[in-house]
Amino acid sequence: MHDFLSITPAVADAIQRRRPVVALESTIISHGMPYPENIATAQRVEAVVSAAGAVPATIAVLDGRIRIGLTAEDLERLARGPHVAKLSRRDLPVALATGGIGATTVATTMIAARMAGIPVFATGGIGGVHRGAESSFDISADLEELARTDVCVVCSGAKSILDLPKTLEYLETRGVPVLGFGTADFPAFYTRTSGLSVDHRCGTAEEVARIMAVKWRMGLGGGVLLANPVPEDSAAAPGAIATAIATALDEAGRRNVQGKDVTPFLLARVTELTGGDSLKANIALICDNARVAAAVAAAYSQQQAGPGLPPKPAAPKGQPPRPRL
Ligand code: PSU
Ligand code: MN
Repeated sequence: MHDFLSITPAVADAIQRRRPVVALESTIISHGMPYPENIATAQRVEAVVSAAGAVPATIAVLDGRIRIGLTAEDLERLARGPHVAKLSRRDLPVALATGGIGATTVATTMIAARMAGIPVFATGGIGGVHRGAESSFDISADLEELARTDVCVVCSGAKSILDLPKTLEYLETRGVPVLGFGTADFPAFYTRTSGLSVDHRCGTAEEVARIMAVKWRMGLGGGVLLANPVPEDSAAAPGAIATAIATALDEAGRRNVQGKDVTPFLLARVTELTGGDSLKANIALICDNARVAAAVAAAYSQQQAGPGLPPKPAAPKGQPPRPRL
């Protein structure tokens, strides 16, 4: 497996010592934001992870290898393009066999992180069930990856370019815990709530780490989705976002945009239509997710180094003891 991976010494050393590492994706750089904001954000996100005491590991495919940890030149190649492919699960073997440059989506970043032994990954928004999926069948491979690959993905929910209720239904069917970080609401990327609920509200990074550890020790493979809402002062105005999304969806339909081009098209149009406002939210939320992911990675490392799972938190006072099963 490692025949296909190149891990930088700093990341490899941290993985080996079980120090906290945060995986980061590259499609957000190449297909999720315009240049030069994309390169500035990629650098800032890495700095946030480092400042929080973890090692950043941005992942991409370069020259026929999965690279875990990138140089400044690599980031520049991804951010500037041209000819950066967007690689989801089905594209990975083709890209590795034929060479070239490709950015990893949530799905392929999870695959690579798992191969390298990195259990925590920070991104902006995940792919999901598209609106109209009942006729288009357009469901992101990110959801299947969350069902099968043991990585905790920290995100700010998903954009309402998607059908959010169906996305949550799909995650439920495939057994993926959806946790809210300090919230009971599933966030809608630019805004702090979608009006939909998460499965469980987590108050601390330790609690998230404990859920990851229990899930995987039980042999229940697959991911954990941690949804962290955009910081309050950076959230975008819901009305403007909704209008831009409606316009972008309409244009995508009229231009017959299909397959893997749908998400990048919608992301680019929403950014153009809303101007700096949405980009500001986008940058702020990914930085905050990186900070939360570093805390979860630290808590998980500490737990793995300890004697076992930490004791369950005591039941709140005044409540009757839980019945024994
Ligand atoms: N949604 C966002 N920003 C993104 C993406 C999705 O708000 O950058 C990117 C991620 O890389 C995600 C991918 O994994 O798009 C999903 O693409 P698709 O819907 O084609 O599976
Ligand atoms: Mn799709």
